[in-house]
Amino acid sequence: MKILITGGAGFIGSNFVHHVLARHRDDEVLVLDALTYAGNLENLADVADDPRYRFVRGDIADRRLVDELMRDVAVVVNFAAESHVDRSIEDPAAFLHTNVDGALVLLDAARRAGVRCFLQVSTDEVYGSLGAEGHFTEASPLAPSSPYAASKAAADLLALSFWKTYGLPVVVSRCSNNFGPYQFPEKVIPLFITNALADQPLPLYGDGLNVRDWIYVDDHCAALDRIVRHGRAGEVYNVGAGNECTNRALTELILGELGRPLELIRYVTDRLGHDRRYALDASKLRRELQWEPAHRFEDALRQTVAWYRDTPSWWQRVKSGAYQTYYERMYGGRLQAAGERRGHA
Ligand code: NAD
Ligand code: TDX
Repeated sequence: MKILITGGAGFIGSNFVHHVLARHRDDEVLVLDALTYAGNLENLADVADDPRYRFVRGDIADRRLVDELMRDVAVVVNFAAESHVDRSIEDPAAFLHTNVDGALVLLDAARRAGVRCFLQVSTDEVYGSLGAEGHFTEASPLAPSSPYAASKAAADLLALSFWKTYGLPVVVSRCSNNFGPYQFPEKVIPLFITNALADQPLPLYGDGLNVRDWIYVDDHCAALDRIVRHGRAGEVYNVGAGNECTNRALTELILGELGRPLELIRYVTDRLGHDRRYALDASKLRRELQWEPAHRFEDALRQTVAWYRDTPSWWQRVKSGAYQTYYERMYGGRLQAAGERRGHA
């Protein structure tokens, strides 16, 4: 079958393209990606010559292009998004364009083309923040904190409305924090690994005790693959592997793995509206689709640290240029303030 994978040049999308091509001989993959700062064709270089793969550069909000590409497509997997919370706090507008308007254009075109499955790839951030106890289930209320999370929640609701109103077979997946190869080094794990490798400070927000529930990207891709083939239309599936960790403990694991000193940590001004804790109940996915994560958190983190250590050309190119300007704007003042506080301690 032919699968349209939007955002396929990004972190999870490119891992998913590899996953599908490696496991399903008869599938064809059509990638639509705008190649924003986060999209990188290097992530797909090793499948470029596969006759089952085709890449088109374009915006998911481009109605004419999307209509044209939707012909013969059986399944749409929508990864395309502005995905970084800190950027959404600075400039929410781009998030509405891609995450909401773009999703609507895709849904509309998919409805007219009569696709078999439309998978909207979403996030646990739509549920907001937890206190010390409990887990989000698919029935938890939506209470997004950041403009990013609000835009993803809007897209989830739009997608589900297309099932209820038009009978478009939509499924929504909500996953916890991913990590693994090809993740843009603005996200905490690759940022901290690459900073530590360069003996640069690691800016830990607030008290460092916010909790995230981590999943290795391959396990997420395997879950999405099952959802596309066996998920029930109109349903939401949480995807999580049950690996809760404070940011401080995570940072210590990374520094330990690289043999770098804890003194590289800088406690900097907190993120605005910073969600305290995420934890997902993924028992519906386990029960209905017999999915289980295949990777242990500590092993997968070790592999990921090794990938960044052994692939410096990838992240050094990614971290140069426009990203430098972003980094200076986001962290320059905060790191200076943290340094001054340390000086006075
Ligand atoms: P990413 O930022 O690495 O990749 C996003 C991709 O989308 C990029 O290749 C970019 O070029 C492309 N894109 C952006 N705007 C576009 C547009 N208008 N038209 C076409 N392409 C466009 O993101 P990621 O971390 O791989 O996340 C992928 C999806 O998974 C997102 O929808 C995100 O919300 C969701 N998600 C991510 C995580 C995580 O931990 N990273 C967890 C749960 C859900
Ligand atoms: O410099 C940093 N310092 C820091 O302490 C950064 C970038 C992050 N953090 C903290 C904030 C979070 O508590 O680390 C935690 C993880 O931060 P991010 O990597 O930015 O991820 P998060 O905000 O949790 O969102 C991620 O998971 C859900 C993805 O970016 C989203 O796309 C996904 O939906």
